[in-house]
Amino acid sequence: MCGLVGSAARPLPSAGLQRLATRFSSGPVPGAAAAAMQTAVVRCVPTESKLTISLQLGPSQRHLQRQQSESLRTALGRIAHNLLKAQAKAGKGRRAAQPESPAQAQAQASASAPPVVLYRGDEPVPGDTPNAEAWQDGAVLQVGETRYRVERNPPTLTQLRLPGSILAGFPLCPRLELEFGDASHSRFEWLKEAGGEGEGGGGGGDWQPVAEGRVFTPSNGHIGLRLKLRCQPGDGRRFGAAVEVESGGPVEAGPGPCSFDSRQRFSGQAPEEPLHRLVSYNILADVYAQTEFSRNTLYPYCPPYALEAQYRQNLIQKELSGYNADILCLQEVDKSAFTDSLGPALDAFGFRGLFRMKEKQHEGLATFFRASKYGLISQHDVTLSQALASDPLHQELLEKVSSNPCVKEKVLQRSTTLQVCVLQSLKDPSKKLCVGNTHLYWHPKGGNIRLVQIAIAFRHLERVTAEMYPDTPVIFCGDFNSTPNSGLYEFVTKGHISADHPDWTSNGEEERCSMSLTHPFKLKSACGEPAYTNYVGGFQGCLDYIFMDMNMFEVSQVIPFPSHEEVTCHLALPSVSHPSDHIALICDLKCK
Ligand code: 4LC
Repeated sequence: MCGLVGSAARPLPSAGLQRLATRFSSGPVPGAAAAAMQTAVVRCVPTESKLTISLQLGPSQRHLQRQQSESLRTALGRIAHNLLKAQAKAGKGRRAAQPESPAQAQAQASASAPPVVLYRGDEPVPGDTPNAEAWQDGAVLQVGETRYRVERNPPTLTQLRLPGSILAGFPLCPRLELEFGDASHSRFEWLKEAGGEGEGGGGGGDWQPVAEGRVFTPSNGHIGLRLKLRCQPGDGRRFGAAVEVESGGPVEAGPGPCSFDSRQRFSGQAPEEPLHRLVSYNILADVYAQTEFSRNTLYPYCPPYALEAQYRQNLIQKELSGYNADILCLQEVDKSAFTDSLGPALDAFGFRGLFRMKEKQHEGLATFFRASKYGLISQHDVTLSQALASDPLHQELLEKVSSNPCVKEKVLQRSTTLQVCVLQSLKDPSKKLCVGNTHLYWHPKGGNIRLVQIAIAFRHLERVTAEMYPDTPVIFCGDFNSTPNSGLYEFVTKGHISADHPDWTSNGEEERCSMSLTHPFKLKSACGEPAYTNYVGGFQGCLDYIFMDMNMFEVSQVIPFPSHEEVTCHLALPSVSHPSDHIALICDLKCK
């Protein structure tokens, strides 16, 4: 993966990111002469000691880094010096007569030394002004005959990328990073290859505009054509230099009907408050999907191309955006997916994302919420093993677990995490929600371990709600790796589990760790107990849930699951028409 990384240094274009001739449109420019004025972009942020002055000097674009505290006089001297160097270089071997003596060289240099002045209005800025203060927006730099309008900290694209796989019928969301600007105030223009003359030539073709806006869904008519995105970054007041990127390959045909198409007929609009649409979905991490074991043993029925990250991202982005959810609790989110593809895509659809990586792993939990509906009050993520080992809150539980060193060791080894955020309704700030998201230990015989994990999670949630945000309703989503007949499900939904439950010996007598547990929440599985939420060749079962506070919510709608025929039309999951081995849970909850 290459690309322009937003670093502390000045943003520069990289491979694949083509900065167009710096042309700004920041309102009417007075005078015909001014219209021809060039631009000097000054990047000056208080957290850095230097500032960068970028301008076309002679034949080349220069990026001068100067101390912010340095005097303007010195900076202007460097610009004059740079111009002389550029001219000398350009002139070398062409028209410039080689000086015959040092004195002559100096005479030539001083003869062509251009006056370099920075104007603010009609007045030159005093030479002893520090750079940070001198280079203001709208100032005019004069270098010899050339005048530059100073643009200080204009909206700038530091990253603009298109995904490697583009499918007709699937939303195409660019990854972009901006400085001094935001996507919602930027302009996006999509162009298609105009094809025409010369087969295979590829480059140098014409481009026809096809759409505007941040997200573009190519149609079947675009199959075989490459796309180009032209983006002009804005901040609501002005626009910065436009940047273009071309897709690496052409638009390809989509897979035909997907497992989520029929579901999305029930998930049209995001519901209004007091309704909240929740999604819980294990999206299958790329780090697992592309292992030898997964390709050959877990998902042998799935063609390898459909297990590729970029292909699945297309499906996941269309699936998730089409649910019009308010809150998405996702499991098995690759770090790279969160930063490079899924995060930017859901950002384009109006979501804010919170990511919690598992320790020593490359995947984790992500919670996204609709930014127009909620504000984030606080986050309370924990690694369950660390909380058990070191938080006094879990002291009693730790003592009980310590009665079986084998169980203790297993629990402490897991990197299982609990993501917790407290959200606030923007419409009615007195209304808060506590959203938990987790992915418990996966082993079929790990019921005892999962019981300890969920006990830690509930104690933690209890602290967040009872102590920090009293009377805040809880929604607890995740892949609990527990079927409806498990001890865990009983514990969650009944509030207690006894020491003689068979799951305390789920991995045999030697791993017995019997204890009775209680928790204070009144929880119900909002989507009920579907036949399965995980459907792979070797196993089908209900492992995922959206648990809701029964006292505070009622279920207003459960988005129907795909039919058994839809799930099994390619034998099992994942498939070309379904990106994960799990099925998303979707429901509308009404706050009582
Ligand atoms: C995976 C799996 C686990 C849910 N489940 C059962 N057996 C499984 C075997 C494998 C899930 C299973 O896909 N993973 C290992 O790490 C990951 C991945 C993480 O979720 C991975 C790493 C490398 C390669 C591939 C994957 C299972 C079968 N019956 C059950 C009953 C209960 C809970 C789980 C299972 C209950 N109650």
